[in-house]
Amino acid sequence: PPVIRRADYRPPAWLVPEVALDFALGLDATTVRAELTVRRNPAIDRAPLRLAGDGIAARAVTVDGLPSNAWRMDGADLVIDLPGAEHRIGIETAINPAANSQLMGLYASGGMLCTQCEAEGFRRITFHPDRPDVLSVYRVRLSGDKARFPVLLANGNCIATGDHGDGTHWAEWHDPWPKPSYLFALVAGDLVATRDRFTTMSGRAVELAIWVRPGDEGRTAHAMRSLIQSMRWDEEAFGREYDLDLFNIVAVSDFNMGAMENKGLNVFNTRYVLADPETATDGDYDAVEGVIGHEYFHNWSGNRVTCRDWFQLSLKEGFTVLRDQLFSAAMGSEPVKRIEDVRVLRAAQFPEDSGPLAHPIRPDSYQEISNFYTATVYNKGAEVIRMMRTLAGPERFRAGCDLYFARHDGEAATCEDFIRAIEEGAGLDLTQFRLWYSQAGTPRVTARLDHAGDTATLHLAQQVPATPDQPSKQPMPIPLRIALLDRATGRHAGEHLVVLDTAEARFDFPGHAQPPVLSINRGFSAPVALDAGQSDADLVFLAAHDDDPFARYEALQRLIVGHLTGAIDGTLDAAGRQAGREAIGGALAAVLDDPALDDLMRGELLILPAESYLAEQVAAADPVSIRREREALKAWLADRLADRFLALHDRAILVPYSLDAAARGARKVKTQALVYLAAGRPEEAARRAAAQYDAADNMTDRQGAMMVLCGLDTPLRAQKLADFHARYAADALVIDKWFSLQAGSLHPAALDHVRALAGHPDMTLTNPNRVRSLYMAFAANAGAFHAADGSGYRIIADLILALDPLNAQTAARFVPPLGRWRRIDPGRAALMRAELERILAAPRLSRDTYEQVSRSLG
Ligand code: BAL
Ligand code: ZN
Repeated sequence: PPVIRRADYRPPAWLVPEVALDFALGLDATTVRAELTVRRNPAIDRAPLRLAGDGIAARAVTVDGLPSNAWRMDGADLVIDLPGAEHRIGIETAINPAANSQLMGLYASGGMLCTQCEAEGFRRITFHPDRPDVLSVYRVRLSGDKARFPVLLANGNCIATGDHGDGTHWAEWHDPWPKPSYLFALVAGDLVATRDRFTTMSGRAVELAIWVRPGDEGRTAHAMRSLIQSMRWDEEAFGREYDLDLFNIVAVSDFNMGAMENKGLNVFNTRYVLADPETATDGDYDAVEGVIGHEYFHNWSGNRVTCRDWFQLSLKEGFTVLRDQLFSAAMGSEPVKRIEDVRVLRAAQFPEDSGPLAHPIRPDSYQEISNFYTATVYNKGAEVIRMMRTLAGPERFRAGCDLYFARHDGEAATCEDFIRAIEEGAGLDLTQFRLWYSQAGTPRVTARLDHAGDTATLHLAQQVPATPDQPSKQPMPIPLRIALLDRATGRHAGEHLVVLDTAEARFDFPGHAQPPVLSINRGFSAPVALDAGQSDADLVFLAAHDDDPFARYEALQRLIVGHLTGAIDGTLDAAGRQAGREAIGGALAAVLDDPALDDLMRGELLILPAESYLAEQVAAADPVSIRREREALKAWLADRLADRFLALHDRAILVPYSLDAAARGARKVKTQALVYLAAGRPEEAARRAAAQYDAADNMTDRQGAMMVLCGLDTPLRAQKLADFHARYAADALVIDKWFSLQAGSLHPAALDHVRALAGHPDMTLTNPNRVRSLYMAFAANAGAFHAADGSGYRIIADLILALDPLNAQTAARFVPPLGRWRRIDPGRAALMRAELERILAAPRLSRDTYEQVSRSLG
């Protein structure tokens, strides 16, 4: 497949100011009549009109209303030589949505029709430049069977409806805001709406509707509440007002992504809309709130200002992730949200940055852009913009954002445009900071504090590791929030922001008669891997006293990571092991006992570093020893702190269900207590988990209990799994959980369970949620996936090969777990490579999978 390069960008030769689409809708036959008003871009030399297509054929073409033969196909593109500067091009295409298993373009899902066009799905509907810098005003006419498609939706405002009198009806939609084709959407089906209203800051009334399948309307209240909160928050925090009379959200069961920000018609995976206490966990509630916010915020960061080309994806995604993170922090607990964001970054993005698929947040080349909807573009992209905010301060950052929106409204912009607006609006010099956009890899920072006289001196050094295609790197500006804590009082005289922008630097802090304790990268102010060389005693001190909640969490994590990596790589002797366990046990006891901590934060602090994060800390990871050491520590802690965990569970089960922070916190620590007890007191844990399962009046408790039981060898496991399945058989999202819980479990036979589940009647390759529920959970379950005989790798490779022809985008998402072979012990690495090679040898591999596999082997 050809390689597309950022450096090759050229402006479009033809603009398309208007698009009129007429759809005659049918599940297995839809006819599309498109009329494009095309205008030659005066800045470009004479060039024919080139319209992209993908798997479609033109039935007829007209130019200025007259049938034309002056067109030809060049590969999948339709090319027309046009004499003048402006023409009207008519094209008729026919598509079969029911046969569209790729879920890109127009497809059928459970009897309804819907679209997904980002990034390049529009060309599967009709011929079009289909690039984000071509913006058009759309007028869309939908007609179809009244019984099958009672609801007909598209972008913008509905301007007319009618009945043909023959069992079919129609609706016409007009979107006044010019948009790129990737934001086009239509939905047709039997749907019911939950409705509300929002009045914007300038007094405009907006009708809100969330469309779901009949029967699901009782589960939309949280999504609607989240939407209204998003609209209000974006006005208050960013001065952004909604700009249409209508905002529609539709929930769809078969969806490749989480959701899609189509103008005025967001299409969502049901998973991020439907929530009620019986079927959705607290985590699901948070995810709904976050994704509803994310898609809504795109209306400005993505839609009003869009991307010039797909290399600029982080312009909208990184910025919008930051906006949704700030929103969720404002709606709930800011410190807990920050810890969760960092945990996601470390679990998903750090491994990407240290592996064969590493790429800068603004990539330089791609074969298939779908492969670049990554944790790097999204989550590291958000961290990079967050650093700008840290450097500028929130007010000046806001001024930079205001300038960005004002300057580029209605445009297709670049990351460079964003940086320049922040520079000018916030008064920053980001010259060197631009390296964060061009260099891949997680910087490694070492910090040492020494002390002489009354001065503490911080020595910092940075190193940005080599990544594919980028063997040598330059130092980047790394903003580190630090504080120096007095050892006697645990207090500090104020926080400092130091910026490390050279390979090495030193910073003096006078006024410290005694050596202070260093608190560094507070709030995770920079997305770096830090080695601060601190003693266990200092980390215990920080875990107990640091007034920055993230730093407190981080001290505990570092204490545990240091201990476990020593145990995993065999550098810890018996005495060191015992001393480390005692230190961790003491710190966790303090967390369990601290009356000043709320349970949400307590629950966060109790979560041990993930296996994937531990694997990043050791050179050639043996996943089995990582699992063994982590579980051994858990068991030791469960034993040492058993009374505390039992008391915590006893206390938490008395708190009645509600969505307030105290009750949510109680549910979090309740299951955390069971997780520890399962490692050290499995029988007690099984008994309590079964009781928690039976008593549960909400999915958080039920799922938590089920998770613990899934990892244990107890007859209660099968009993409760059967109950869970029978209870929720009709609810696809809950059955997804049923698959995930088993595939992700600590049970020694988890791999056998996955093999059996692959043949379960509820398993299907046509629903991405279901595929991910089993196989993503499995690929993330190091103990099972990394079975020494390579059978786990074979399961994932077989899946990729079976899924690739059906849904290439989803198939390619399963390549990265196999691509981590360089960081695994040599025996397993060879088995992983062999599976990648087997995939690569398969005939007719999609561009998506080919690119990911070949990069992973390279
Ligand atoms: N734009 C694709 C889905 C999302 O990031 O919102
Ligand atoms: Zn997004």
